[in-house]
Amino acid sequence: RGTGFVAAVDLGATSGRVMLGHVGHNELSVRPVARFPNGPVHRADGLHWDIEALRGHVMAGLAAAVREEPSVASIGVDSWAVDYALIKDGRMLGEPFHYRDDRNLAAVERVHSLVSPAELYAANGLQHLPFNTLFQFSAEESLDADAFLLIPDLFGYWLTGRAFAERTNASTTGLLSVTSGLWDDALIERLGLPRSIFPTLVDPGTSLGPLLPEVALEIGAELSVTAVGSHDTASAVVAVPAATDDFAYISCGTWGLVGVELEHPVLTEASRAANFTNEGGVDGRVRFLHNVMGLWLLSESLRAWGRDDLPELLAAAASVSGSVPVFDANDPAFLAPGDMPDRIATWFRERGIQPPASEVEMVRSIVESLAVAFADAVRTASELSGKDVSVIHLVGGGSQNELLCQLTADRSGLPVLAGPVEATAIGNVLVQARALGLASGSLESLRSLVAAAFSPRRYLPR
Ligand code: LFR
Repeated sequence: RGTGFVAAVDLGATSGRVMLGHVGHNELSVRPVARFPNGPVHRADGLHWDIEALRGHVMAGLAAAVREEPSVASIGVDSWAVDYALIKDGRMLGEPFHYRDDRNLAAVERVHSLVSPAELYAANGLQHLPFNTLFQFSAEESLDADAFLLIPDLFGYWLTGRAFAERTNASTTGLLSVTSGLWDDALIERLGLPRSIFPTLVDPGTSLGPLLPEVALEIGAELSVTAVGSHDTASAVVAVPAATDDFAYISCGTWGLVGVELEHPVLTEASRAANFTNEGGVDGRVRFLHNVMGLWLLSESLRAWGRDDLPELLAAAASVSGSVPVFDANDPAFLAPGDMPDRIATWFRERGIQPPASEVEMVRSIVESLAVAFADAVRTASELSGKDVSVIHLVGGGSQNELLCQLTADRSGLPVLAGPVEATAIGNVLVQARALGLASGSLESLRSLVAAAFSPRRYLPR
């Protein structure tokens, strides 16, 4: 086996990046080539993604990657889940909607009048999130299209001209059978959806083919594209530097995805009631987890205050000595953009609780509330799945937040191992590298590569 370079495109809901990964015998490193902001854009008909801007950033980033490392062999793309574009005659029908748009609220009722929540859970194993793709489909005026493509698959299509549905991300649509891993034809029919728009499924590690000639010209090299765990959370969990099996993970970026990895889904009534999801992972693993509102609460608060000094605010929040009130970080009231500190204050007032008095105390309250929700979700994941948990791996952007890591250790009573920050891009790199023969073995051996290259920072409960 040799060594080689791959390019990882990782699109998060608040920022995107193109990274170069170098993988070889017992070697793993990544370095950023391009970073760019992302976020909801308000249009006349609701919240969307500025997909053309993202496309421009991705193409420029890939061209820069090729200039830096002309031998780069493959590209993999991951992003947030559930959102999609409709394609007809090779063209995109409008800009993709943002999952935080409120068009989904009425759609949820329509879907539930056709298929009950319990039947949905038995079929797809997903926690109820109002933005799961099946609800968004029900909110569409028309599904008259040749295909729907989830965001990473849309980039795959732009890069190669081929339309596929990568399986880990397809599992977040609500229309993939949790037991067979195939599109759920019976459910699709009951919901009256056109079966013809569902692309052929592929697994992570599958080659999607070479770049289209015009794209190769634009990027400056003839590369191939490889399917990765294209749901960002699937890629992040690949790169958890676990040394043992008894770990929980928190993939903390815009969201905090908190759970355990399993071989089989848990479809009990108790896990449905606790709103735990069974998402498809790389190598057929199951991500049994709960979505907790994550750094979104902080980034939206800073935006409302017109501040961009998160490190300073966190340092001040860490030295708040009195107690601050804690809110339910799972409350759907915090889903939409705008006025976050006001909405949190309202949450407290509605319950007769005095809201935090200053911006610093508000930050402390948010971080405490996230830590409480993280600790609860770890405990519940372990109880519902029967899996022992003796350590929590916190990966992603949130792993840089020392206060959050320490409070999560304190509230859970478990050690928290923090990092890597770029877990998602690293998982993306590793799945490509394995497909190219630059790395080999199970997820456990990929994870030991991560542990050796990015040793995590340890926080013990106080
Ligand atoms: C995280 C994530 C979550 C998904 C949410 C919406 O970035 O992909 O896993 O529930 O975004 O797509």
